[in-house]
Amino acid sequence: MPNSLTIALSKGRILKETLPLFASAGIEPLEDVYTSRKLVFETTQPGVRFLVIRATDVPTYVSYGAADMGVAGKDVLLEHGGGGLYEPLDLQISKCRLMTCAPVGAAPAGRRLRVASKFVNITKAYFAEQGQQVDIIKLYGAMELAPILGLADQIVDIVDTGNTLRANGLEPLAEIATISSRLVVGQASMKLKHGRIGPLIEQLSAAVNAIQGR
Ligand code: PRT
Ligand code: MG
Repeated sequence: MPNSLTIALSKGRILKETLPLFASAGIEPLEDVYTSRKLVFETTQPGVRFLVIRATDVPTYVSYGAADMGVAGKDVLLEHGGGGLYEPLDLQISKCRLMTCAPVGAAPAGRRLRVASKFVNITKAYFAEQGQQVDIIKLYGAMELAPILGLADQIVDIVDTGNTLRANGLEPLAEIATISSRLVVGQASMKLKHGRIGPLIEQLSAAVNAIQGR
């Protein structure tokens, strides 16, 4: 179906800010995505469906063409690498910063630095760019714990207010990237369904601008 569209949405904190943007474009899920156990949701537009999946899986579904388009944080997209994806629109939601962080007032390690993160590709690229050799330790969450227990000297993590860092005796050191959520479109879908996707990008863009102008 040339008019059908599968849209992969990141569940969690991004979802709450994503749904109003699609609602402005006339696309709303037919069921409550927060309480349903479903993963696929039909919407108010026939043939258009939402997948509600883990943020880190969004670029995978879209780049392989299993979904036509999606919404994911720039952090997730940088870590994925972005192959097979276009990124036509900054949705200006779920803003934060990706930073290196260390215990407040920590002395230099005096040996090769150990850095813990769930963003291993970003961390590798960042320290390589700085010309600094580091050992990277992959974690899946609660990065703030690593320096406290001496597992790592630094972490690379998302910072918004800084409250989580402060609560754990850490401070931000350097900003790696400013983050917001982006609309991504699969390269194949962009070609094959441009007539359907192009106007939707325009509608979402107008919704983003309307919110920014408020
Ligand atoms: O739970 P799961 O592993 O599936 O994914 P997740 O926990 O990464 O998902 P979720 O729902 O937390 O959403 C993550 C996405 O939201 C990220 O990929 C970012 O693009 C975006 N985002 C925006 C944030 C934050 N702000 C944020 N503050 N993601 C995480 N945080 C966390 C951060 O990890 C840290 O623990 O909040 C804490 C820092 O916040 P402050 O305000 O204390 O500095
Ligand atoms: Mg979480």
